[in-house]
Amino acid sequence: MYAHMVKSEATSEDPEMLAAFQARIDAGEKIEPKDWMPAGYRKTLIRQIGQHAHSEIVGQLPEGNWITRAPTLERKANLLAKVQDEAGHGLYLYCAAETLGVSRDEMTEMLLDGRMKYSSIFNYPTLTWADMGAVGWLVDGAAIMNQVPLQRTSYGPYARAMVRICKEESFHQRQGFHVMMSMVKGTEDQKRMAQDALNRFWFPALMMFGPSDKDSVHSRQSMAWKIKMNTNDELRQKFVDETVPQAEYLGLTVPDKKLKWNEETGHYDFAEPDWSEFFEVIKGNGPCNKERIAARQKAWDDGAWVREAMMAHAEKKRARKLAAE
Ligand code: BYC
Repeated sequence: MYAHMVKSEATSEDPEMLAAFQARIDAGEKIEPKDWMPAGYRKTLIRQIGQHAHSEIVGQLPEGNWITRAPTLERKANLLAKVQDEAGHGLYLYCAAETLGVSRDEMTEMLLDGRMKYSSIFNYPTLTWADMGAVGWLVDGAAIMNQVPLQRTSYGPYARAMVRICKEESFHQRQGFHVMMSMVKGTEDQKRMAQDALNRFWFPALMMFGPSDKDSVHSRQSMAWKIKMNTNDELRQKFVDETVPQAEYLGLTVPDKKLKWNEETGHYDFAEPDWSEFFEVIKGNGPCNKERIAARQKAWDDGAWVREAMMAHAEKKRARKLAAE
């Protein structure tokens, strides 16, 4: 269905329509599902929103692993609520993508056969309870940095989905920071676990913003269309500037020997992540890629009977309605 829409739209892209579309974007208007849009705009949105939705769903896996092992009932309830929120975020985002003419089933199939991606960060394992702190603090912290500007993105359904998502992400970030606070105030072993979690998640969190601007293939066009509001490097810098003082407050050390406050620029200088590792992870060769996709495949297969039953029910309802008319 999606390929068909892209093809049919490509034939109608005359320069005047493209210019009028760009003028609407430049004037800050929201584009709505029934509005005309260039095929490339639709395609980029499906890629980005779909990837974002998949990230929310796959992102439940590393944390779900710790629900049964949370140290107190309160921590368990908080983590359970957070993981449920991520499921909700995935659903809003799949719905936003569906308004562009792609179904959730199609997107899931594209995730499972490798045509669609999900965030690199969820291919790293969560080894200790402190990782629940580091994920909330750093991963949700990075997600907020990227998603707050997306509330102003040009595509209406995406921008509106972001408003609620951002509110919930800020609760997630705070609960993660609270876990870290408790650990650093605990025993020497707990403090060591908190430092170890920061050591392992720091650079993968920086990679969440995407490759450096010089290697970002989509940024220029996506920013012209206001599908992205900032470049990858701009957001990464903002994240470092805001997160380093939080690490200092926790009494933890950011694992970067090059990290230094730069008086002249008013920003921190920091080391680039290992980009060869990033590209390997997004190619499917990270520590947990196979496990994550296998879990999604199993959920998809296990749910087949539910999808079939719902379709059969809808068909019966439709037939009954027809017979009554
Ligand atoms: N991971 O041209 P570029 C969350 C790919 S989840 C994997 O800069 P773009 C949460 C990129 O797709 C947070 N792949 O791309 C959930 C492209 O490859 P393709 C998820 C990445 O799109 C649960 C290639 O690299 N947030 O919040 O302009 C628990 C070149 O990159 C990544 C979103 O998805 C990556 N990190 O910019 C807790 C936000 N980075 O597609 C938390 C919405 C890049 O051409 N997305 N690639 O094969 C975006 O803002 C943008 O898509 C990105 C990348 C900044 C991520």
